[in-house]
Amino acid sequence: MWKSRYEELLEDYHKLISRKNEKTVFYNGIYERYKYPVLTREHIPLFWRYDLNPRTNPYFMERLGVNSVMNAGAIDLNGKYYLVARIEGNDRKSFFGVAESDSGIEGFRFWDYPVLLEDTCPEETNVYDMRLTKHEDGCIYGVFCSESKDNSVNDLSAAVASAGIVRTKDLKRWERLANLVTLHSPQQRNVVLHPEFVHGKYAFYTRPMDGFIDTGSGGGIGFGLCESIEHAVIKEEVITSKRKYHTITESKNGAGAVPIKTEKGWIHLAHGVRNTAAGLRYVIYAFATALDDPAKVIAEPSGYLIGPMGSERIGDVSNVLFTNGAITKNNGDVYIYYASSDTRLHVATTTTDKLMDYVFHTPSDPLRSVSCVAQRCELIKNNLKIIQSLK
Ligand code: M1P
Repeated sequence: MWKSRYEELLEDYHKLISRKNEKTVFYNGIYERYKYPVLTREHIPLFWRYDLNPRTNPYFMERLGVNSVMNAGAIDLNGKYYLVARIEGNDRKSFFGVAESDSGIEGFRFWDYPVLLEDTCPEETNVYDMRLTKHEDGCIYGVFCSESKDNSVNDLSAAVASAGIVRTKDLKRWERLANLVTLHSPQQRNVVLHPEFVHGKYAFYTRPMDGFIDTGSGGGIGFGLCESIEHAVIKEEVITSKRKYHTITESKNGAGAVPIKTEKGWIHLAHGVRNTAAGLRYVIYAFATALDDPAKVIAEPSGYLIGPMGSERIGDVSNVLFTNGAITKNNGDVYIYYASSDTRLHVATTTTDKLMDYVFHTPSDPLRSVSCVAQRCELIKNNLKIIQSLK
């Protein structure tokens, strides 16, 4: 019975890994959605979860369960697609695992071991949400949230978030560098390293926050420069994409994937958060910044690019879509990896041409209902003329 149960589970696992993914009928002209998530907790190898020794595990129990697989950094190397996913154990601690695929839309398989980070921060309790940057200095950097208990207050759940930094060439050997220091922001999450030097310095997108959950006075996605990557210190942060009243970013926003370089500007995929009676709602939005000034927003379409749909709405933290990784191929194909409801990971595909058209030609948010109706009426008026002329 032990052996047959193992073989059954193994067969299910192999079926899952070899399952073909397919585009859904969803259409908006901007990106395609897919039927199956690319990573779920079922993608975790059995030997990460079960003790495969019948003597010590006579009932074939899952000993170290995995709760969810989500927010992944993404990179392509030597023609393969790699995700460094956030894996959350049943114990609530997150860690990173590298999953590899030939196509980017299916067949992601975890390497034998999760990423073992150097234990350089004794106070660090949890790590999550790595962004992977292929930097022009020749290295790959992973920037992630490093979370520790906040002992300065008498509150068991109080925490401090900062940005941890690791460096690698092959996703196998990881060198841990000092955590990012931002002199004017007590907490940091959703930090992304820009792929190029700016004025000869390393450049980071940051997210100034007053507290662990609330961004408080933090005005939006920040940007700052540092002299050194080994001991990165940002003395000054400016705000790029601002939070705005009664928009998808009212409660908070944060940088997502590493910005995509196009001929018209850097295209950013970020998340915006608003509050609702049912709790926070996270969506993915896009904006562009200037090639010669990656902090300067030059286009920001109205509303969201990808919002939770169907079963994506339900999970551990429902009504959440979150991205921290995208892969852009030399031919312009773009793979956006996004997690739904802090539970599983999906892909949406598009191209740099479509993203440019979307970002630069979608109207911006006029911020008031009356102006939004006027904007829509203009579209309707023009379209009705076209429809009339076709008759
Ligand atoms: O639970 C939703 C997301 O919450 C956090 O994002 P933010 O810092 O913008 O609130 C992150 O912890 C992220 O991992 C999580 O998906």
